[in-house]
Formats: sequence, C-alpha cells, structure tokens
Amino acid sequence: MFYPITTDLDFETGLLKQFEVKVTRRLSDMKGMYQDEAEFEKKLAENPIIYEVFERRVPLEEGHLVHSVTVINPGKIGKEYYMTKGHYHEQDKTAEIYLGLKGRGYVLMMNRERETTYREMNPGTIVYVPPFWAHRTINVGSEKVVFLCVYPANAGHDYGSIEKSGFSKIVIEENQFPKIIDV
Ligand code: M6P
Ligand code: ZN
Repeated sequence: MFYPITTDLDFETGLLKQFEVKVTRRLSDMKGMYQDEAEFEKKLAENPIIYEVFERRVPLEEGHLVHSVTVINPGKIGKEYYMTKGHYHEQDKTAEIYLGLKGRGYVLMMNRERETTYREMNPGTIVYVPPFWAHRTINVGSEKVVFLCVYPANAGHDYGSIEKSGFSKIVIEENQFPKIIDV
C-alpha cells in the first residue's frame, strides 16, 4: 500500500524541497537535436547542463501520478535555445499538465501527422498537453525556466521517435526575440 505524501514547493525558486529522483541532462545527452552541429561539437568541450528534473518517487503503475519539477538553464547552441529532449508518451492516450513557475518558456507540441503548435509558458500558466502530442519545453528567456509537471505514472517516455525524426519546427533567437521556424 502506497501511503499519501506531501511535497513542499518553494515559490521563491520553484524548486521542490523533497525529491528522490534527479535526472541531469547535459549537452552530450542531446546528440543530433540541435541544428548547428559545429556549435554543438564546440560546446561539447564544456558539456553544459541543459536541464534537470527533480521527481518524487511513486510507483510507475496505472492510477499513480508522477509529479516533478524541471529546471531548464538559459542558453543557446548557435541560435537555438536550450530545451528538453522532448518525447511522445509510450502510452500515447495519456496527457500531461505543466504549471509554469519561473522564467519564460515555450512548449512545442507535435502530433503524429507532424503538425506542430506551441504555447507560451510563463509563471502561472497551466499548459495542457493532450494525448498523442509530443512535447518539448524551450527556455526563450535569460533566466532559468522552472515548471511543475504531472502525468500518469504508466505513460512512459518515447524518445526514439524524436531522436529519429526530430520536431518539424525549432525555436531560435532572432533580433533578441524567439522565432519558430520550419526545420
Ligand atoms: C517534464 C516532463 C517529464 C520529462 C521532463 C524532461 O518534466 O514531461 O516527463 O522527463 O519534462 O523532458 P524530456 O523527458 O523530454 O527530456
Ligand atoms: Zn510527457
């Protein structure tokens, strides 16, 4: 029997005071995901942390809800902002909720027909990622992007489809503003 738990979220930082799982993604974990390959190779020397995920451990079974906070650092590889890898759910009928806590983010979403849309995520924005949509979060600002995520614990991450075919659009900085362009 899994007993109820509480978690303290610090509204100053957006960070969780308790977590059991921490995932750190560095640039080297994102091979092939940035368009500017020369810049990617160059930055590999310092291999910066792109984002981190802090998660409460719950059983990864139907009925449970994973809840975690993700922190994306500010930065760019060439013109392209730091972002998450992005994924479909393996159980693709499962949705996800994000709550923006800090910073300026874009949530890029793509369905299996490769139709792509995005929503801005600022502190206080709730983003609903419906079933069947791959999702990637992009830090389009100069501060950390911090957001809470909640999703069914049996959803699973399908990274393979994104590693293979990418998203059909990318987010770059142009004249100091974010811009979505076709790949
Ligand atoms: C959010 C959720 C997680 C995800 C994380 C990082 O917290 O969507 O499920 O793991 O972002 O994104 P990704 O797994 O695509 O690298
Ligand atoms: Zn997800």
